[in-house]
Amino acid sequence: MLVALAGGVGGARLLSGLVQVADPGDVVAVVNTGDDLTLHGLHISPDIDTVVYTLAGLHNRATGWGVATESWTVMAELETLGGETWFRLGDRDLATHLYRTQRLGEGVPLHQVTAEIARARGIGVRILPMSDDPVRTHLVLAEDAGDLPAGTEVPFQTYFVSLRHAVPVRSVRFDGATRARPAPGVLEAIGEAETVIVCPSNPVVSVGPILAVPGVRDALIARREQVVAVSPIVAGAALKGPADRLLEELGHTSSVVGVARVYAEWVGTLVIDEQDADVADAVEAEGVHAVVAPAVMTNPEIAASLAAVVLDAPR
Ligand code: FO1
Repeated sequence: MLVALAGGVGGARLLSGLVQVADPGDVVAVVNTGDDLTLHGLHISPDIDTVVYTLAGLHNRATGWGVATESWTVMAELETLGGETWFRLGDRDLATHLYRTQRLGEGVPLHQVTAEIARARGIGVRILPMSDDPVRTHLVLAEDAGDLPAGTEVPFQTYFVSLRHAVPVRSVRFDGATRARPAPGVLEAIGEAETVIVCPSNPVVSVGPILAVPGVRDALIARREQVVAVSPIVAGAALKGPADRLLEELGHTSSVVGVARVYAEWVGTLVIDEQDADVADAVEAEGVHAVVAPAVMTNPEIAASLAAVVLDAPR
């Protein structure tokens, strides 16, 4: 059995490579829910939906999130009414949020609703939220942003979408994490997996929330030799999103060595792109085994070969 810790787009890409080289029924994806929000009375789980849509072949390749061949009739009508349209919800995507909200309202836990949605979409991979309990990523701004003064704490989607993550951050916290329990099956999967894969998701706001769920970090430390991470930083920069800036703003270094330092306690091997081959020794000096391979997944073939490298990574 293989376990993959995943956030949004980077996680979905590697998972779509993994299911080309491994039996999907052998894969468990543990997905970040720190990005979740309630809007229009609907419970939205962006990273779970990105993983589901990508594995179902439905995702919008341009943005990485939401559904391809989407229509925006509801958003247009909502605009007319003066409703909130800053967080773009397509007509097909809305069906997911309507279904999830209805089932949660009937008392069905998030992991079961997620399994229902994955089954309905014909997905073989077992998709688990990191927790059924609410964990919400909040960020404290380091500078004024519009009418928000420095020091304001904002929910993740306000930072990421409203502010287009174009503002430095002073600190990040995962509200609810201390009271959250791992979703059923998460700790067992980590304990049994031949390999635990850390997808190239944002170490701070995608992988961080998963590690913040009590029990997860210790479970990973116990399996450190089997944990293989793919660096989300290549040649000092993030491939998508604010991972590089967040690392620097929070006192880390935006490089493969910086990622190795952040992960060293619970990750035994870090796969780095060929552009970083010259610092493989510096990664090893952090006590993390370095494996050099093409790690920029610009097409499904590279995603599949990267997944194969992760599965063969020597321990
Ligand atoms: N990201 C944006 O930048 N703008 C949006 O309007 C937006 C809407 C949206 C709707 C559903 C969904 O599942 C994801 C959405 N995202 C949007 C991405 C979202 O912010 C994710 O949290 C990021 O992809 C980070 O994982």
